[in-house]
Amino acid sequence: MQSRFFLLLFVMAGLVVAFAPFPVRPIAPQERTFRIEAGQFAYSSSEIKVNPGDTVNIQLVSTDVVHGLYVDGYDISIEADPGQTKTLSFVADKPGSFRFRCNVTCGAMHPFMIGKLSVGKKVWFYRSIGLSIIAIIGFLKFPRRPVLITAH
Ligand SMILES: [Cu+2]
Repeated sequence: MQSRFFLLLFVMAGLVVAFAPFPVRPIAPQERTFRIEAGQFAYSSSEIKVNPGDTVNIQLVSTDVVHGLYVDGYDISIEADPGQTKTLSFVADKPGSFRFRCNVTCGAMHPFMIGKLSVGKKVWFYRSIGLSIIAIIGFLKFPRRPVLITAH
């Protein structure tokens, strides 16, 4: 009886960790501005992290030839002429990881001009830590079960 209660508690805890809405307290959307310099053949910042709902302004500065910036998944892009700055503004309403890439053929290594836009926290990272802790507790708890049964 007692072990059954613990098993139920254990399963419930696992379900809560795996499926509870996260984060519990929503983060207020912010406006974030990033300045990215584009030159052959890289972006000065290749990783942008925002929270879902944030308004994102990407100021693209071209330091040599014409470069572009296209965001996968959001299907939006801008082009900046040499020495100029262009701003791409959008609301990060789709969570996940998206590539951004140069969409103007700017030279031999052009296909390698890529970066990453992350929208949202690494929820599954924290959830998997939680599940591991519960699994360890379960492992420590349940080997005692046969002892409890024989004690009756
Ligand atoms: Cu390019």
